Amino acid sequence: MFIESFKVESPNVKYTENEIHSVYDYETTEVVHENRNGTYQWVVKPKTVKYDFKTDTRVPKLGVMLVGWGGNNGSTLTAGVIANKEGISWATKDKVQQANYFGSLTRASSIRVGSYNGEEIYAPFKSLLPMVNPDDVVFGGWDISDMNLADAMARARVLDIDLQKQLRPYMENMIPLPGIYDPDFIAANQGSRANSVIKGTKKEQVDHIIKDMREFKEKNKVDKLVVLWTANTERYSNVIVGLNDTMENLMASVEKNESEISPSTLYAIACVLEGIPFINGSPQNTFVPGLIELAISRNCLIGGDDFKSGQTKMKSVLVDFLVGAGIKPTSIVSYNHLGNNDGMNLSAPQTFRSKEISKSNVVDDMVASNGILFEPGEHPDHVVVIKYVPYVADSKRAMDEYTSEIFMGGKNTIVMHNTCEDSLLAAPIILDLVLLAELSTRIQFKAEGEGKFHSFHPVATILSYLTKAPLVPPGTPVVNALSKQRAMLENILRACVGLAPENNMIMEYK
Ligand code: NAI
Ligand code: DG6
Repeated sequence: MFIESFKVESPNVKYTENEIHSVYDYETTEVVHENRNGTYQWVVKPKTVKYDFKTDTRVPKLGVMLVGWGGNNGSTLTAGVIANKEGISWATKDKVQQANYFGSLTRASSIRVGSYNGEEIYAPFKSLLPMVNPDDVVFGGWDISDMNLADAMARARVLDIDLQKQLRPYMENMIPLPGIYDPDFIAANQGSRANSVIKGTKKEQVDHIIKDMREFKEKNKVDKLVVLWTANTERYSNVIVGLNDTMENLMASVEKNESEISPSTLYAIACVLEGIPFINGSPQNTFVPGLIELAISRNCLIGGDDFKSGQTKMKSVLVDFLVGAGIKPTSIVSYNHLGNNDGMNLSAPQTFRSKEISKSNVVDDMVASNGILFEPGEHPDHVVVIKYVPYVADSKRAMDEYTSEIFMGGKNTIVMHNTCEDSLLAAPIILDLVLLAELSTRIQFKAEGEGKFHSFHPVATILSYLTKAPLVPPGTPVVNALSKQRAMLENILRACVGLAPENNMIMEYK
């Protein structure tokens, strides 16, 4: 059975006018390696830590500024939100299609609440805590191409033509602000697109972005802003001692107009200085050590890297299944070809390399979790190939071959072929990222013994479900397995309303 909303009744949960307050027992285990009577032993100690969560339930008017607004993802997301808001439907060769948010965790997925008369009760994911409604979000952003969003949508060739015609009047007056362009960081084939760029030194460019964000907030009367990079994949920046390794060195390098500071890092610096959450949807190392230190020192949310939209999402499900089933994946080969501007940009070796890195480390935690299958340091062969094929446009083809060792020396090969518009996968993920980033800034907590409430660590691991290479604070484990990432996010939100983690034990019926 599906219910639309619910309220938790518990002595541990208090709803006030502006807050939900929950007192929560976090059940965990402590693992120690101890000398017991002369021999070292692993000892596991179950432990309960009391947490207090408080969530501000006042949902702000949210502005979202996309870097690369006029790209395929930016224009598709903007179009999709308008179509949903305006209740637009359009004719396809199959049927009359209604706008929807399929593919969005926050808008189209559900959670299990409990059971009622022997029936499982589910509710929308968004009913867990008050979240911004996409209808109320004001979109804007920057692009190095001055094309308006209606033309950008047409250039993207993603949405059905009947839908595009209906959306055009809403989008033709949306024009991206000029962007920071540095040809050294993206493919040379992007040069002809760059007709709207911010001039000046790096410091002047950062100041320009700050001014843009302030003006956007003021003009649109939004309470809060989130900025997300969905611009071209950049090459990796070199991390150099004295240049970008610390906060001070990074800021000094901006002042000195050092060439190795990338555009994406400049946008991120502007956001952190303004206390505006910044999310990186591409694979490059925007978050150089100096930037991470800056974000931590200012307690400003940063999240990334690289949307986890298709092939990697499947990988983080399939390899988790294989390793969890005691099957040993020994070779993973992933090809894709696509023909959109992202594909063209990735045809340069240095930008491809960023993507290759981000797509390659996505099974490490699953492999490391099973010492029966894998020796320490052993990994499956893992190859990633991307080719640019203009004809297929945004319709990306992803082909994967997984070879595994099974019982008694047997070999098992699974082959998968996925065809799909890349931007239709990415757009709902972008929406989730900004909505969850905003929500997470309204949650505060303290563990027992901690005097004061505080927010989550500024490096937002809570967003990992949505990213290929989750950015984590130094010393924090990286989790790539999709089901674990989803459980982490859902269970934290459940804790905020005093609900136990979903443990699937269903003892009521045993
Ligand atoms: P796109 O090439 O259509 O759009 C990127 C836009 O960014 C372009 O309009 C370009 O003019 C603009 N741009 C480039 N540098 C800029 C700068 N410095 N400042 C402002 N604007 C700038 O690419 P698409 O398909 O929208 O993808 C965007 C990014 O998302 C890419 O880096 C891609 O690798 C990443 N991504 C996409 C996924 C998907 O499923 N579509 C999944 C994972 C990541
Ligand atoms: C080429 O792979 C294009 C990329 O931008 C991908 O579409 C994107 O990284 C999605 O990757 P994945 O592995 O999540 O499908």
